[in-house]
Amino acid sequence: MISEKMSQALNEQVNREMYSAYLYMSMSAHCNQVGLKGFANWFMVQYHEEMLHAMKIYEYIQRQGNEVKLAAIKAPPTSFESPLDMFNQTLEHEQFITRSINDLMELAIAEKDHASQIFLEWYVTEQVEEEENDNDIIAQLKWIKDNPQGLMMLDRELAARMTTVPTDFSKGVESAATAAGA
Ligand code: OFO
Repeated sequence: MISEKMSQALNEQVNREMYSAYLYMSMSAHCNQVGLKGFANWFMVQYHEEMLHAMKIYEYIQRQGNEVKLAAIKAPPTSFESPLDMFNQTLEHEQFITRSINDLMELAIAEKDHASQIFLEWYVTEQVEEEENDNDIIAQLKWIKDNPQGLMMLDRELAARMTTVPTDFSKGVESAATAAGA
């Protein structure tokens, strides 16, 4: 079992992860609209990853015998100035998510909740990768500046990003994600 306070904090994290998915879905739609299909693909892969982040927490709350309480997801922005603007916003958002994961870990430590600490470790590691990915792309976009050829090259590179979306949840979210290599 986990405390009611931890359960509530994890439920709030489900909402943040769902918002992350919604934000990247919105960015993907925008990229498609302006013809940046590779960028659109990158953000769509990110959307699927965020959905899994949310679902893993959803499953953990239930496995601990606590209640999942879903809340409204706020609307994401729908217009963006440029690819650099989108990735700056992405990095800023991921830094916010990192802080929220750290807060959850602090709570788990304060409550001597070892199970939640072990569960959250995956998210701590994941956030390092998320911020690194965003920083790498931001660095490239800064080199590219207003060079359309450079942007098209990066668009082709981002078109290659792939993920496997789990479809068999008969043994739970964690098993489905592991089987899909996600
Ligand atoms: Fe982007 O890592 Fe979850 O939110």
